[in-house]
Amino acid sequence: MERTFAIVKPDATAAGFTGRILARIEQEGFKIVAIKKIFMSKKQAEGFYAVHSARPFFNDLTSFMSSGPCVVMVLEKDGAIKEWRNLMGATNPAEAAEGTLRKEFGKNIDNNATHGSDAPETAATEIAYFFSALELVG
Ligand code: FUP
Repeated sequence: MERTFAIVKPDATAAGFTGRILARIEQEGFKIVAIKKIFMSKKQAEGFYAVHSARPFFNDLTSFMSSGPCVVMVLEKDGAIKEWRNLMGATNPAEAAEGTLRKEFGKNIDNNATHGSDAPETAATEIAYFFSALELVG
């Protein structure tokens, strides 16, 4: 069974969307293997998004991700990585399909409600950034 890493971002926790997003996750057949609420420092957000460090939006992105609490999760399902990205929808909520989380809960490309790993290697790295093996309770 595949695992992916997911975040309910600060815009969505601040707007009170956490419960509705978690409900969709379970309705769509994902198992929540691990979950916690965290408040990243700027440095921690920069570490998480290090792959984007050369991008023009890096400073805004890491400021946003350290602007309030997030809910971080490990999700399990057959094809979890692709399935979770499908449920999130396009990066820009304006381009996200009906029924996706970013369409329903995202405001714009900076404040797009959720994050998901894009490949098995990034899922492994991202899970390990936030969770120890003992926290993956299945
Ligand atoms: P995604 O994998 O869909 O989260 O998208 P990316 O990895 O391409 O981008 C990571 C995050 O950077 C997005 F969630 C939002 C932010 N971003 C911007 O703020 N501006 C952009 O032009 C692209 C991405």
